[in-house]
Amino acid sequence: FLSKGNELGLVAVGFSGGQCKPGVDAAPMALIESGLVDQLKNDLEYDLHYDDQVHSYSDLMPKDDPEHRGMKNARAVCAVTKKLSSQVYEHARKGRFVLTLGGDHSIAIGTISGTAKAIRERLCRDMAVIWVDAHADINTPESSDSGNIHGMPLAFLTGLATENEGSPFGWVTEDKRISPKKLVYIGLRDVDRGEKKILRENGIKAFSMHDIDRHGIGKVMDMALGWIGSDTPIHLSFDIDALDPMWAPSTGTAVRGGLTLREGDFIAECVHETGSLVALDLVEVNPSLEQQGAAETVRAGVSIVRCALGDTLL
Ligand code: 4U7
Ligand code: MN
Ligand code: MN
Ligand code: MN
Repeated sequence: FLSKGNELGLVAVGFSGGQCKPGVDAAPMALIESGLVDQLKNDLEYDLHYDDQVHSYSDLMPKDDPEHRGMKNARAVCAVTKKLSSQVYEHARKGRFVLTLGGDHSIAIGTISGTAKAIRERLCRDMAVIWVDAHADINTPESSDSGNIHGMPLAFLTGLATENEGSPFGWVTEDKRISPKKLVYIGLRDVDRGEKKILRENGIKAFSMHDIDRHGIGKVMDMALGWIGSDTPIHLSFDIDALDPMWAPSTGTAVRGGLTLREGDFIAECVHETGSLVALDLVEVNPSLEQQGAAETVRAGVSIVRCALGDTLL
């Protein structure tokens, strides 16, 4: 009922302005060069619509980008996510599955706002988001200690942080947001104090590494998908740092004690099996941070994408 045929919109967003480490901008090319696009076309038989707009993003960069409510690069992040939102919206509106390769996680402000609006218009439905991450990424500008916007996308997307028209994120209006009740986390293990308060006060569903240890990933997926309910369109936003650094060392904010590669793939497989997946983001792969680990991290990313797009073991 969701996507028509095997149409896939691919958006490459080599953007790093949501955090301070260079290199995450090189991830889309690294993923594509390691065979991702060929595999999607040839093995999984997708009909690809590829937006190669990497250049137009750099044209969008403001010269002057002073701190705004403590946020770093707010105008740059605004410019990129606003443009990305309309690209993703155009794909989703046509019934295409949307795959976005980041970039840091601030780009989710663009991707999720785009799909949420398109799904509302096309299917008259509120979309759910599964956020697979070591971090909760729901700091408001005021609760954030770092000022890095990749730790804030969900605050803007749920409306817990808002801005007036004319301010950088004033364009993220209600028609582009999701309900905090339709957000589910998997893999959390490094959540800031202010974020814990936000999760508690808004009744946001979260499965931490503790829950995965206790119940196993199979039961956790049943519970996560049960919370969302069947026949609800799902946007999966996958931060590679959800995986343990043993499998994905080349990422900007690595935290030990994470998912195995198989657990990550399993999450992606389960979400694919629902038949309700409308979009996937793969973010925070930074090939420049580790010598040895870079290729391994890219390979892990490719594997997650393949699983989410319907690659099966047998
Ligand atoms: B990522 C952090 F303080 N919470 O806000 C912050 F721990 O997209 C980290 O998940 C954010 O990689 C990590 O800066 C953002 C920090
Ligand atoms: Mn993270
Ligand atoms: Mn993240
Ligand atoms: Mn990170």
